[in-house]
Amino acid sequence: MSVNCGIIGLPNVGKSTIFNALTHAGAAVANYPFCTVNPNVGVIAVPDDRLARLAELYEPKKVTPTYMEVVDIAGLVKGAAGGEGLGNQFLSHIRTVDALVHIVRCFDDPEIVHVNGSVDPGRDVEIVETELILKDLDSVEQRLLRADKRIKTGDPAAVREVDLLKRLAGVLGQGQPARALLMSQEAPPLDLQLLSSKPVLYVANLPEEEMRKGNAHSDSLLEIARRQGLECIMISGKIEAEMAVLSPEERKELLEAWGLAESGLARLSRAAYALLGLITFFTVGKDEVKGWTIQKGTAAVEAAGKIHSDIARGFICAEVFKYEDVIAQGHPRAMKEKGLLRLEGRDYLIEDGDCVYFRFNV
Ligand SMILES: Nc1nc2c(ncn2[C@@H]2O[C@H](COP(=O)(O)OP(=O)(O)O)[C@@H](O)[C@H]2O)c(=O)[nH]1
Ligand SMILES: [Mg+2]
Repeated sequence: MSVNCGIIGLPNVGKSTIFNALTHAGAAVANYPFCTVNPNVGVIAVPDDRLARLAELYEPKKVTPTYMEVVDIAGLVKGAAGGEGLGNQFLSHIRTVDALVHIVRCFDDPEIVHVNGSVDPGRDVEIVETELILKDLDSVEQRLLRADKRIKTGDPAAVREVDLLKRLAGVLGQGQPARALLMSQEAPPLDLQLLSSKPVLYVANLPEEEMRKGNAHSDSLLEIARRQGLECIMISGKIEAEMAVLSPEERKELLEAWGLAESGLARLSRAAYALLGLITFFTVGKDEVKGWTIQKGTAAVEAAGKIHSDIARGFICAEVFKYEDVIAQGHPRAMKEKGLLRLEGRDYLIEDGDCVYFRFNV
């Protein structure tokens, strides 16, 4: 499974800078709104120290990380829902992503134009959210018209649909995102793909020297995130951009020089995994050590199917041990000898950090 995150935010907040740093994909970085006309898609390896540790133990021919897709979506301006800027094109790109990474400018720099004249995270977040909400309101109202017609033909499902749509319209009409209502629904939500129902991760783009402690702008962003029960991480686009062109050793030195434990990418991908309820399991051996992304709560047989449908079809059992155990023991052989290797059936729920070998027969 490939996770897909869309980077959103006002123009000139550092979206392409951070996207570039994350992907080296060469999206244009320029002091010009709408520079990113087409969404740029980058595929990035999800940083996971555990892979390197496992590779030390197994000395495999190949180490394969798990990947995440990142889309740099062109800047959104006030009125986008009504077609301003790149309006509708922009909004339709958001529709296809699993999660939104909302980058908010927390750096003052007179050289870099701010579309609204000043740095103000509260207002900036609200402009972006409002456009998503307005677009959703539009979708919900159109859907309501169609569902109303179906009620007249006596379709019982349409009654429930109209009820939910009306409640959604109420929430959106008050300027609230659809997220809150849909998350509390017991019934599976209608396939509306509402923009304001996507999980959001806020990113404060800070000046290098304020990256660790934050500043007044990031404080207000943190408060906004807290009120909505959402996560906010602090990043310096500039540091990330500098790091992107360095060797792994130099990168480590630079991080240490800034007093940072790990890169923004590592923190961002971890936060995105948590947001989407994703975990990583490993397949290990002399040929390959590989990370796999699954939804938390995935059964062994389904996880096997991610590797190959034959493995799921002929599933016998899963041999499972914990990453921590094999690292602590320092040798894969110890897993069996010390009883740390368990045999699990098809319904076993895979846990983050499980090292799994699937036995199958087709
Ligand atoms: N001072 C400063 N400038 C930045 C930072 N991040 C990005 N920029 C600059 O802001 C301008 C717009 O950045 P860009 O990433 O293209 O913004 P986007 O429109 O959100 O994609 C570029 O000139 C960047 O070099 C930052 O953290 N500090
Ligand atoms: Mg851009």
